Amino acid sequence: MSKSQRLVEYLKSKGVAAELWRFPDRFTAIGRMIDSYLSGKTDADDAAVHLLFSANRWEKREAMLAALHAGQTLVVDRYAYSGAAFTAAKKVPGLDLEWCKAPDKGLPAPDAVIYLAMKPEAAALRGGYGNERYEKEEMQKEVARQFSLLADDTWHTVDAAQSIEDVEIQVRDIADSAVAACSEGPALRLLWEAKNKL
Ligand code: 2DT
Ligand code: MG
Repeated sequence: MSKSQRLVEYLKSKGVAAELWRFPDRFTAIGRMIDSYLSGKTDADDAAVHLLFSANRWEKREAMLAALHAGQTLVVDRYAYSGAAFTAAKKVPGLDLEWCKAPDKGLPAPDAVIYLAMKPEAAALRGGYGNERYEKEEMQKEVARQFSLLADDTWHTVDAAQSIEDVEIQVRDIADSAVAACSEGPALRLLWEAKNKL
C-alpha cells in the first residue's frame, strides 16, 4: 500500500471522509498520452507534455471541487508542484519555473503539502528507480532543487530516510493539523496564491 493510501486509511479510521487521488491520472485519454511518454513509448515536445500534465489536472477540476464541497479530504499523490518542478528541472530554454507554473494557475490549491525528502543518492541506494523517464539521479537532484524554490508556508518537509514508522507518525501529525485547520473553515485557495515563501 502506498504512503498516500495508508494516510487515507488512517484518516478514515478516525472518521475523516478521505479519498486518494493521484496525478498523473493515467486512465483518461490525456493520461494515456502521458503514460506513453513516461514509459518511453513515445517522445514529445517538452512544452506540449507539460501542458498535457496540466490539462490532466484541469480535466479533474470539477470532480475535485465537487468532492471538496461535499466535505471530502483529498489526499493527492503528486500535483501541480510536481508539474512545475519536473519540467523546470529539464532546463529547456524558455521553460523556466514561472512558465511551468502558469498553466496550473486557478486550480484548487492544497491546504498542506507534505514533501518526503530524501537525498537522490540515498534514493538510488534503495533501488527505487524503475525504467520510466525522469527516474535518474541527475534529474532527481535538479527536481529537488526546483522543489526547494517552490516551497511556501503550506509545506511540511518530512525526512524520508527515517524508518517508515517515524515517517508515518509525522505525516499523520501534519494531516491531522491540516484537517483540523480546514474544519475551522478557511476558504479554498487557488494556485498559485501562495501564502508566504518559506
Ligand atoms: P509517478 O506516477 O510514479 O508519481 O510518476 N510528473 C508528475 C510530471 O513531470 N509532471 C506532473 O505534472 C506530474 C503530476 C513525476 C510520475 C512522473 O511524472 C512526473 C514523476
Ligand atoms: Mg514513478
